[in-house]
Amino acid sequence: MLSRFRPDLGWSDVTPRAAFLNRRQLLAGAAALTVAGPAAAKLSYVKSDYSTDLEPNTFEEITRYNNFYEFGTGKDDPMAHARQLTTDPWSVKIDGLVDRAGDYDLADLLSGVALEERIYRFRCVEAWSMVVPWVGFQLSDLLDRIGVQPSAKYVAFETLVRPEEMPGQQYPILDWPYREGLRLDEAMNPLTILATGLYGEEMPNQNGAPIRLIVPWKYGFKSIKSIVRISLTDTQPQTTWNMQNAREYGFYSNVNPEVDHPRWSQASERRIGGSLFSGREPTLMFNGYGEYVADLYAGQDLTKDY
Ligand SMILES: Nc1nc2c(c(=O)[nH]1)N[C@H]1C(S)=C(S)[C@@H](COP(=O)(O)O)O[C@H]1N2
Ligand SMILES: [Mo]
Repeated sequence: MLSRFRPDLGWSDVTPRAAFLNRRQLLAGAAALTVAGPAAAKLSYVKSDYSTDLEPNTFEEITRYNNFYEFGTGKDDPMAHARQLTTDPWSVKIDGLVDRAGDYDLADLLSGVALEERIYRFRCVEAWSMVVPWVGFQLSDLLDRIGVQPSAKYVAFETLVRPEEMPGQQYPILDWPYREGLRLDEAMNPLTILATGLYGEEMPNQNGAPIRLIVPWKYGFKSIKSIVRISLTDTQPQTTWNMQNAREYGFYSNVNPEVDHPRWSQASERRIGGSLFSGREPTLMFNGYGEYVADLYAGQDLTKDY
């Protein structure tokens, strides 16, 4: 069996034959993929109206300049060390205030899911940015399927803890596991996706394989990588960077050019890959996604709820 635990997933339709295939083969069969090579299976997906028209960063830029502290704090540490991470098999625990809690094999979670390309602006709190063609599906699809209970108000996420394969976790750089969270309405917003790939291929390890969150109107650290647990809660979850330094990193962390980081300005950003002579660009409120998300924060003071 692919999964040791097989909760009654309404949409899950894994055939007996699939049980003999690994996830890559399963994806190749189920989604009519063509296999490009041993490392990267091509994903099949549809385009999305939520994508930006901006020119995406190159695959090299997106996969060689990363933040993934489980592999070290340098921008090139993930590229150097993440290849050793085992991402198949992969299980995601779903628990808390849901109707269908359980430990789900990733192939089961993805079975029947139609993937979309979402070309999004991506803005790190460190004031650099990229444009990335993610492939994924709306978190709301998954939440609908697992049955969110009426008392749930937040969604909490955790990254894998496996110090043998994640050398950064051999040191107390952060309080592992890396944790993130969203308010339920933020999680249900159509812009919020779980991404399983980029540039039409399975997610490179250094970008958070095999499944990560993408919340394009928030600073990049909210977009937690290599997720192994999704919990529905009625209280605001603890989040890694807020635990690390609450004055500098709030729970909301919406991109906001008017609220500076205590140690640097957030008014502008440097686009990775831009020429030496191209200047900084102005940072946009909600990273340019205000038409979709500003309503979520009506009546909130975003200088207090930073
Ligand atoms: N588990 C985990 N997720 C993480 C991080 C991390 O260190 N560990 N870094 C965050 C930060 S600060 C950013 S900017 C983005 C970087 O994503 P990218 O490397 O795909 O550009 O991942 C976020 N998700
Ligand atoms: Mo970041």
